[in-house]
Amino acid sequence: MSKNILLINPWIHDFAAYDFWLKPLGLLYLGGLLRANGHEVSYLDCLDPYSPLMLEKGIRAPRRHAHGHGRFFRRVIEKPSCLQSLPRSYCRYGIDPDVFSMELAKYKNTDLVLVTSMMTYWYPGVAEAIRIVRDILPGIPVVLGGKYASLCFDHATAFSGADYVIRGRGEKPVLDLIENLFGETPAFVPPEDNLDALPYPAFDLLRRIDQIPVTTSLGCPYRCSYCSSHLFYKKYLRRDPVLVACEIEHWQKSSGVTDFSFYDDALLVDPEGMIIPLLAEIKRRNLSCRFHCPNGLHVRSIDKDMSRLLFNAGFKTIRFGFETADFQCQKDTGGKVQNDELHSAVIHLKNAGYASADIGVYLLCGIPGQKAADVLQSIDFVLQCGAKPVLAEYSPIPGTKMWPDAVSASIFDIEDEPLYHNNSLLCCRNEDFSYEVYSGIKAKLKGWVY
Ligand code: B12
Repeated sequence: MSKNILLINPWIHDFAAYDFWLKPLGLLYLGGLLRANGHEVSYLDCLDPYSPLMLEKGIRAPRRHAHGHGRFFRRVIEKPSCLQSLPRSYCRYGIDPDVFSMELAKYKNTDLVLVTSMMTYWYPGVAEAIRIVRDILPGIPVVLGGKYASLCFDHATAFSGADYVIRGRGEKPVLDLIENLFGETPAFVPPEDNLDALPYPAFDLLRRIDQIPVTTSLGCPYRCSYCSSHLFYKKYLRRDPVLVACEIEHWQKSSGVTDFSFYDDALLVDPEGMIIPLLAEIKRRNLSCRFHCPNGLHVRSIDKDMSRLLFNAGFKTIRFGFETADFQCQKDTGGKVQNDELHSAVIHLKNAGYASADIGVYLLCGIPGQKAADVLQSIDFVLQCGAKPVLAEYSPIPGTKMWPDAVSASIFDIEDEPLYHNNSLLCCRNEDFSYEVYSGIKAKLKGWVY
């Protein structure tokens, strides 16, 4: 017998949050799979920027950009006591809790609630959503999964309020749980290593499709010391590029969407294995898309042909994971890039038609032991190359190679309190690279004209 399953994307509680092509892709993948198993799936999005109930309350709609990014609704809320030292306001991003409760009351016949989680330090929004679910839908089992659940499993078990906390990929565990709870033998269990067997994510459940995130792979062939990708996905798995093009065509034809964001950790590596055949297939099908890469791309793959390919295919938002111009640090953190590679990549990209402001280069800021001079030199190098430096404040992640260094370097108890993983806190700052120095650098960059 089919079950009624409610998917929930919880709130973000943070100092800052911007919808930079942000959607709960993993949760919606599970939605697609549950439907393929005959279940009725519904979706409630605490972050919904288009909520009519919010507008009915007279709240101004958040400003959105035509390419599928923009602001969320937000309310200033009380800052958790352990974050008091940062003199910035703290907000709940998303719809108001009373609107969430009203929406939730429509799902009294729910059999199971699935809640996702992203950043570890967003857990208060997860716990708040689960508290309200308990109140409005008493007795209904609540399952939590996603990044926070995986990276801080013990914390999530103790503090989220969920009945079940699942770490890692959710496909099989969720089907197993449904079997255990309701005696439902799954009709379709996708093979773990075959991403092509997964049904499409349930994007049609969104109130409005303003962009579609796509992932052509799970995991990463690199093992960078600050990153947790390899902890989630032991193997680097890729889809068939032709089937990725089929998915893009499907969403474009069914919803008219033109903006697509890639969530891959390594979209451009081994170009013959993915990006070249994928873009050829998109061209062959005459699809007209805008592509956005909020998650960093690998600089190493950018040559003359790749630059032209990306430009002509409609890659509008490009960000590179460069992290630092310091050779030793590049080597120590994973060796994915070197300075001359960025230099030549920018030349090729500009020759292909990109402007400096289009070429965003992420620089890791505030890693353990980092000196202000390192960040300043990295910024200078990116500017000399003719690209745009984008500061990415380091968020320490349990289980990564850099984690023990972060634990010893941090002035905060990052082991016991995930709120201290917040990138805005710059938790591994030091005397040389203080919060004030960092704020000065950030302000200077903000006023830079490219
Ligand atoms: C795409 C991405 C982004 C996008 C936004 C995506 C989004 N939806 O929020 C952008 C580029 C904006 C982004 C930004 C940042 N990100 Co990011 N991002 C990712 C990335 C690459 C992919 C996430 C994803 O959607 N994967 C694909 C889906 C299919 O997988 P999934 O979500 O894991 O879902 C599966 C399971 O988790 C599970 N599951 C999910 N939900 C549920 C629910 C239930 C009930 C169950 C049972 C299972 C389950 O099943 C799913 C299917 O198998 C991850 C790394 C990674 N490889 O996962 C980092 C990651 C989440 N980001 C990270 C970081 C550090 C950041 C930044 C702080 C970087 C910076 N310094 O600026 C910023 C912060 C943004 C902000 N403050 O707003 C860290 C997490 C840090 C933390 N402490 O939690 C990660 C893990 C990367 C890393 N460095 O290791 N990010």
